[in-house]
Amino acid sequence: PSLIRLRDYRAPAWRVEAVELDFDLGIDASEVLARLHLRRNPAQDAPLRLDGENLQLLAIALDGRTLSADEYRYDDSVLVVDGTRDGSVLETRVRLRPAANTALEGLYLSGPRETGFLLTQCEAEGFRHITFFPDRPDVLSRYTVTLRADRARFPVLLAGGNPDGAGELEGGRHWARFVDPHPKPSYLFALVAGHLEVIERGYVTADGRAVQLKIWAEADAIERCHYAMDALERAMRWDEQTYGRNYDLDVFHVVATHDFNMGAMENKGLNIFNAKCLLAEPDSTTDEEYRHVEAVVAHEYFHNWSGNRVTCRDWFQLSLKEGLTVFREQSFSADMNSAPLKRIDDVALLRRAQFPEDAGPLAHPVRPAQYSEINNFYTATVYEKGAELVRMLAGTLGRDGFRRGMDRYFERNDGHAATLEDFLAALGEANGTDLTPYLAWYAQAGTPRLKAHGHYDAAAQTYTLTLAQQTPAGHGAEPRAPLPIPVKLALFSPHGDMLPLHMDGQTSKPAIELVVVLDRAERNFVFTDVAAAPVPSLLRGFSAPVILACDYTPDELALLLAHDVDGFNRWEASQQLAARAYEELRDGTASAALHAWCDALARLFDSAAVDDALLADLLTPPGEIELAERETAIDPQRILQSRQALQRQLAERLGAENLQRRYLALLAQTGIELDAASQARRRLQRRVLELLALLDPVGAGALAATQYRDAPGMTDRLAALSVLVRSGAAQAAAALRDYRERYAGNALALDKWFAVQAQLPGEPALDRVRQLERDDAFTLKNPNRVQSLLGAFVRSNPSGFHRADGAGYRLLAERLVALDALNPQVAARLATAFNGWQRLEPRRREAAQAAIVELARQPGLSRNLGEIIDSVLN
Ligand code: BAL
Ligand code: ZN
Repeated sequence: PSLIRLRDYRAPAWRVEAVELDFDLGIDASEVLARLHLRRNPAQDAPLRLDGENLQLLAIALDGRTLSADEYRYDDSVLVVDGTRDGSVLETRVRLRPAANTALEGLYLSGPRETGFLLTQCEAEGFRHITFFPDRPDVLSRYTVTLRADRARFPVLLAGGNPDGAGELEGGRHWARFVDPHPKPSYLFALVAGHLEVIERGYVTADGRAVQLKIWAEADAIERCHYAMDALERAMRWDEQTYGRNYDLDVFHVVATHDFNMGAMENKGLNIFNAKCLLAEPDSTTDEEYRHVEAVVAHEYFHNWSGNRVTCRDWFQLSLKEGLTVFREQSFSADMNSAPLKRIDDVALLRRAQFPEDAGPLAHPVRPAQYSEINNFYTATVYEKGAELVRMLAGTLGRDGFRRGMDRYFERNDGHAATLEDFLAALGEANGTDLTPYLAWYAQAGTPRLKAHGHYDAAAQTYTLTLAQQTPAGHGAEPRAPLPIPVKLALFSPHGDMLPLHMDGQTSKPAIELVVVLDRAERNFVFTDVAAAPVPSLLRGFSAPVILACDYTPDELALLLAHDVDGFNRWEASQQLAARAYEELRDGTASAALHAWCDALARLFDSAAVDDALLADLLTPPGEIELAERETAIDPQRILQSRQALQRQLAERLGAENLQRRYLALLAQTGIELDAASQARRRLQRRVLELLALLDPVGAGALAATQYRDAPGMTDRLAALSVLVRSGAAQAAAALRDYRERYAGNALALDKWFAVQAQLPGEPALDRVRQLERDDAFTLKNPNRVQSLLGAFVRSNPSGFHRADGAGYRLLAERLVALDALNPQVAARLATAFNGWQRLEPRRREAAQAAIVELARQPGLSRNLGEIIDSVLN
C-alpha cells in the first residue's frame, strides 16, 4: 500500500468555497446531490481531482452542462474532471446504501432497519464515502445542507450549522435545511435522521449569544442524558472562564448512538456520541463512567475551538487538535473533580496504553512522518502523549503565559488549518520565548529515560543532583536529539519536611518547589545550605512523560510515600516501592522493599492522613501490563502470580479483621451520591474488598454476594460482581445470571457483564470467551460489544490472552479475519493487541508469531488491518 508522507505535503490545487448538499434519505438507498463552488489555486496547474470511495455516480454536470463520459474519469477512489476553471460549479449525484454499510464510516444505519436511524461519521476520511470532494482537512468550505425524507420514518432531520427552514413535501415527506456560517473541513460534516427524542436547555454565552442545547437519543435512552446536559453546561462555562472561548452557533446538537467506531465525534454543531460516552444513570453507570461521560462531553465541546475553528492542515498534525483537546479536558476534569486523582488516572492510562505502544513496533512520533491508513493513528501516542507535550508547554509558560499564548493561537489561526509549528510559534511569540526546541518531542518516538542521581557533601552542605536523559532508538529513522525535559522537584529532610531550595548562583528568595529543565544529555544541579542528606521528590505531578530511574533506597521511597504533599508523587512512591517489592517476590531475593511498602501503607491505612480515594490507589500496585514493561522475557501468568502474592502480603500486613472492619464501615455509608467523598468511599470499599478476597476468599465471597444484592448503584454492584468472578467465588454464577437477566435490555450494562468475565484471570478465560461468543447478545457488528468481550480479553487480560499454548493468539487472529470483512477500523484497533509479542518468553513468542504470520497470509485484508499486521511483524 502506498505511503503518505509529511514531507510531500502540498497545498490543495482546488478549494471549495461553498458546497450545497441535498440528501434524499432512505434506509436502503439514499441519494446525494452535491454542488461544489470551486476555486483554483493560482500557484498550481493540476486538473480537478476529487476523492470518492466506491460511489455509484448517477449524474455529473459542470457549470450546468452534463458531462460526457470522456470528460471525466473515475476509478472508484478518485474522480478527475476536465475543463474546470476558477469559479466553476460542479454538480454530482450519487447513490449510497446506508443499511449495507457495516464499516460505520460515511452514511450508515444505527439499530434495526425498521426503527433505527441514519447518521454519518466522517473523520478522518468518511466524507469521500458520501460524495465527491477534496476530502482533506485544509479545504474549508461553507456548507448548506438540505435533508429530505419520509416524515413518518424520519421525523427528526439534523445537520451541522444553524437551522434555516423546514417544511412539508408531497407524499408524506418533509425537508429541513441547515446553514453553517463557519467554513469547515469535510471531516466535520454530519447529519442524523430518524426517530429520536430530545432534552433541551437554554444557554446564554458569556458574550451574549442565546444557544439552544439539544441532546438527542432513542426513546429508551433519553432519560439517561440529563447528566451529559449538566456536564455540557459546565464545560461551556469553563471554556469561557478559562480560555475566553464562546460557542458560536444558535444551536448545539448532541446525538447518542450505540453503533460507533470512536468514543464521540466533534462535528460542527452536531456532536455524535457513542452511547457509552454519553448516557449515565446510577443503576447502570459506574463512578468511573460518570467521570468519563463528563470528560468526553467536555472534550468534544472543546474541539469547537481546538479543532473546528482552528483545524489541522493535514492529518500529520492530528495531535494539534487531539493532544491539545485532551489537555484541555484533563484540566477541566481536574477542576471539576480531584486534581491529584485525575493526574493519577491519566498517568496510569499513559503507562498502560502509551508506553507499551511507544516501546514496540507500532511506536510512532506524536507527529508521524508517514502513514498508510490514517485511522490507525488515532492512538494513545497522538492523544495521550500529545497531551503530555502540551502540558509541558503550559507548565513552562505558567498559567497566565499559556493563556496569553492560547489567545494568540486562536486569534491568529481562526478559520485556518494550522500546523504544530503555528501552535508553538503563537505560544512562544506571545511570551517572548522560543519553544522550537520542543518540536523534537513531536518528531521522536520512544519514551525517554531520565536518570537521576544525588550526591550529598556533608562538609560543604551541598546536594548535587545529576540528571541524564536517553531516548531509546526508535523503529523509525527519526533524528535523536536531547529533549527539553522539565523536572519539577522538591527536597525532603530525613524527617519528611520540604526544604528551601537554594540553587547555585540563584539570588531570589528560595522556593520549596521548582522546575529545572534538562536540555542536554546530562547536567548537574547544585543546591546549597542543605543541612542533611535530603530525599529528592522528582518529576512532581509527572512533569514530563519519561521513565524515571533514581537509585532510591526503599526507606527513601517510604519517606516520600508517607510525607510527599504532591498527591501524584506520593502515589508514584508507592508504585515504585511496590514494583521493587514485586521484583523481590518474583526473584525470591531480599524483602526490604516489601516490608517498607507494607509498613508505610499499614501506617497510612490506620490514619486519616490521606483521603479514601488516594488511599485506594496507594494500596494498588502497578498493573500487570505496567509490570510487564519492566521485563525482558514476558510471562504474563508469572506476572499475575507474583502480583497476587504481593497483594496477599499487603493484605496480611493489614490484617483480615482490620480490613473487614474498614469494609463494613465504608459499606454502611455507601449510596449513589456523586460528590468526591462518596466516590472516594466507594473506590476504597472496592479495594478493601479485593484485598480481603485474597486473604479470605470464602468470607469475602459472602460479603461480595451481599454487596451485589443490596448495591444502591452500579459502582458497588459491578465491584462486587468483579470480586466474585475474579476470586472464583461460589456465588459468582448466580450473580452473573441475575445480572444478565436484570440488564437484558440495557446494552451498556450488558457490555460490562461481558467485560467482567473476559477478564477472568489465567487459562479459564479463553473458554469463557468462547462460551460468551455464543450468547444471543454477542455480535461482531457492534463495536462496543466487540470491545467488551474480545477487546477486554486481548487488551485487559494478559494472563488470559497470553496462554502458553497460543490458543488466545489463534482466537484473536480468527476473529480479526471475520471482523475485518465487516469493520476494518475496529479490526485494526483490536489487532494492536499483538503489539509487543517480540518481548514475550520464547514459547509464547513463537506461538504469537505463527498466528500473526498466518493472519498476514489471509487474502483481502483491509488496508487498516494490513498496515497494523505489517508493522507488528516488522
Ligand atoms: N476527533 C475524533 C474523536 C475525538 O477525538 O474527539
Ligand atoms: Zn478529540
